[in-house]
Amino acid sequence: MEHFDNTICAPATAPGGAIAVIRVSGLHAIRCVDRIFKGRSPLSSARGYSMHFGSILETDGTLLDEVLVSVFRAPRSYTGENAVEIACHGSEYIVSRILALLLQNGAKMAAPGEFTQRAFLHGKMDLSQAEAVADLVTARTRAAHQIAIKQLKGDFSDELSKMREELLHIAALMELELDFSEEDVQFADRTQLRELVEKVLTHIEKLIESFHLGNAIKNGVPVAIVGNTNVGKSTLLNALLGENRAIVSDIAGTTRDTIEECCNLDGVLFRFIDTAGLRESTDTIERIGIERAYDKLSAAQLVLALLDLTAPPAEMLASAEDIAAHVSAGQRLIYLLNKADAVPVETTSSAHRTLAPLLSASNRQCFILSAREKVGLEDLRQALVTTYGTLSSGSETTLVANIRHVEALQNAATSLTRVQQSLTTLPTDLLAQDLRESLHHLGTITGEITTDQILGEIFGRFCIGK
Ligand SMILES: Nc1nc2c(ncn2[C@@H]2O[C@H](COP(=O)(O)OP(=O)(O)OP(=O)(O)O)[C@@H](O)[C@H]2O)c(=O)[nH]1
Ligand SMILES: [Mg+2]
Repeated sequence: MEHFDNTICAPATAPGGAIAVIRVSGLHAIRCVDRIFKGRSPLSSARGYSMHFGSILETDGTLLDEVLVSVFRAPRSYTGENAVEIACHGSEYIVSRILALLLQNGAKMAAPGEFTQRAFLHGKMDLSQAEAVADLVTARTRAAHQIAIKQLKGDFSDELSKMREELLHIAALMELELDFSEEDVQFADRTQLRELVEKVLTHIEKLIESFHLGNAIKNGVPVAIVGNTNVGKSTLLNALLGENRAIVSDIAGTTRDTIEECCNLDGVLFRFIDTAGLRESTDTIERIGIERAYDKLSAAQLVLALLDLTAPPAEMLASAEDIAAHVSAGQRLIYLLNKADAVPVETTSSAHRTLAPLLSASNRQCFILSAREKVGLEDLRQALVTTYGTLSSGSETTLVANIRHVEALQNAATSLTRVQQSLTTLPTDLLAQDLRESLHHLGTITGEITTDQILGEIFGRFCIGK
């Protein structure tokens, strides 16, 4: 049997469904399927975007399954090649038999991500859009889905291509100077150049900055629950999750290690981290737990600082100050005055007043709570969802959620910073060189500049059939 080196096949659906889809793509995809498919007329005469009912026959001519086959003709398909999608019954046996028949009839198994890689190579999408396909498939929440879909639509690519255009404009001005270098003229007004470089640099830095949030939304916004022992941290974790995940007891120092659990709140994935209570301790194990609690505190996007209303006010304030001292400017801090059910209203108001000086920063808030009685939880949930939900869906801001992209942006920023710092001191040819470098790094994101190794790394992480 003649082999079509360029024609690949793979299941596109996960096992377990009522219907399974097998994808075939390549120059001879239609011919290959024709050899195992029997419909009213051969697929070779079928138009693109057409669907055909028929049978898949075993080698001995017996019926394997009745199927629906969609035909796509190059370049109007996902990959840009001739392609066929066979929708059969979702039995693992049928799927494996159809694949075996396709292989016998000249196709070969697709490597992970090969369909999308072909789409990229045929100019159907750029590299960052191809990566968005993988993110879209694995998106667990509305927020993660929105980042991926924006990237797939090309919003990020457009932003990058605008920046590249601006840099090319600067580079062109510099190249012009190089052409006339003997005459010692400056076509590129240095002030204008500086302004342009600064503008692009600010944009790149904003994108780099967005990675913290983009990455958090993709993998779950890390929320550290911290506070003294017995303030109700584990009770709060359980209440937020709606299950008894952590042990709760009135013994101070119940939680010793960190406990992490993800939870989808209204379309945003949060990763709640319950920690060991903060106190002076001589117990070695407990001290390790407390160290971990501080580590989680500094690594979190958001810190929920629990304060116990039944504790003496001075103790509460000391704890609030200690936590604030460990929080950095970029983190959000929410104080939760817990056990409000166990104290008179005046105690709560007075505690609120005591905390006021700590609440002056814009990214700090305070809520009154009874974790045990589940009072005030809804306000807290709302506060979490509003911040992260609107940030991810805001149409203006692009969130970078891919480590490869952020690294390329960082490299571009380094080259551009060199240009910015030496505009008046370095000769034009060296400045032009740095500019070209920054253009190169930006080009790697969308794949204008790429290597087989980069492609291998990116598509190797895809699932088979995508
Ligand atoms: N009255 C009242 N008691 C609460 C509330 N939240 C927690 N508690 C009680 O406080 C005690 C300690 O609760 P935990 O959730 O174990 O506290 P923790 O902060 O995790 O404590 P450690 O793990 O020891 O640091 C338990 O007896 C809880 O029932 C509340 O809102 N009101
Ligand atoms: Mg606990």
